[in-house]
Amino acid sequence: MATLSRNRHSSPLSEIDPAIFALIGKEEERQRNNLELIASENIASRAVREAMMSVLTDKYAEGYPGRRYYGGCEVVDEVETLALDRVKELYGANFANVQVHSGAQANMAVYFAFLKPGDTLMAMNLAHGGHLTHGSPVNFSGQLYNIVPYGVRQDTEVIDYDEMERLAVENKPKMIVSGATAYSRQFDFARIRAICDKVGALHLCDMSHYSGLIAGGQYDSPLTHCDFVTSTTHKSIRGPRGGMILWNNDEYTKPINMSVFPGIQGGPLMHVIAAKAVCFGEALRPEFKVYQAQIKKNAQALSAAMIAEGFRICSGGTDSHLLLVDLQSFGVNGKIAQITLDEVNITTNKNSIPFDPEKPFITSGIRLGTPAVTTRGLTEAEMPVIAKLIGKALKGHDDEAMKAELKAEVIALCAKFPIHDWS
Ligand code: DSN
Repeated sequence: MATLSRNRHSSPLSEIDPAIFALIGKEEERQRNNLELIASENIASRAVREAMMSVLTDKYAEGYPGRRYYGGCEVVDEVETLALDRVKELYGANFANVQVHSGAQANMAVYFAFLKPGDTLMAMNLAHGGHLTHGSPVNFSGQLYNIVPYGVRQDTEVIDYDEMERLAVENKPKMIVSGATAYSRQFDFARIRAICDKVGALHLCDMSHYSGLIAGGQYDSPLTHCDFVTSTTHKSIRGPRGGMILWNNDEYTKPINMSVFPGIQGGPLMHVIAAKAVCFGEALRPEFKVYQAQIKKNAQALSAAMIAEGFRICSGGTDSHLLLVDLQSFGVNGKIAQITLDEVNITTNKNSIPFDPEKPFITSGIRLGTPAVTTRGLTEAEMPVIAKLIGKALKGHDDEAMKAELKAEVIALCAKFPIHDWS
């Protein structure tokens, strides 16, 4: 019996759990045959995935390198130290925490370390491109803190820094958060730092969306203008699903690390931390800069091509990896657009546009991003092709025959840029 059980322990997934094995295969096929335009998604490398599926998943390592609560941590100490050294070099930060399981928990750790319930927090309005953890009423951040949202000007759809300053002077926030999930333009981190200094606020940048571009020198870095920088590790930076926190002032080290563990988390995910180390190592290589430059070129080419197809792009363009498309003149809402594009194997997400007349579950826009298609090798040459496919699909959203033709075209395009060809 014991032998049988040991054998089963070493058996492949396909034998032990054919149902999950088949579903993973199905998802691989979906990814292979779909154009992934969700701005927050990417395709992790084989090396990142190998680290994530390693034996490191078995190890408990509560604490930090050199100060653990469990024995046998000498190897994982080296893994975490490598991840820390690499991420600090990548962003020019003095200190880092790579244990946070997600971007949401990175933000939670910083808030819990430096804010008390009821304190005033200023952050970008979710309806203008912010994030749930930037004060949404359905998130802990909106429930624990007094939220003062800032947003974009209606005429330019660019952040209104004068209004942000006026609101900060009036409300005296303890912290101002920069960063967003659906804002395509460069944040003026220096201006926000100046506003923070004027009112005595801390500056947190949640760079989750832009972290790859920043590492690749394609988007201005917030590091020297912030007290703390948080990020996910799986968006434009192309690592495993996870989070991180960076800072430069050693006075913040103890509060942040204590806030992560034992404050809000238990044992770190050492296999994910190893994969973060791999991702940071990849991002330190010269070719990563080329990749990030291509992401931005592709986003700008896609924006221009969408305008040529008759779409309006919020703020008129992009300084990053994403663009927000206003569908109002196209006669479809965001929900219908997302469903229609799914039907032709183009993956996007419906997204509110600033001052959107539609509810968040319907919306008047879609958000498009280029990190994943750039990983597949698509360049500016393919962006007009994608814009045309989107335009045709949305114009003919109830024409089943045409959608079938478009789907075949998308699958043919995907076949020219294969992924997971190593799996
Ligand atoms: N869900 C992410 C995004 O799509 O931007 C933010 O966490």
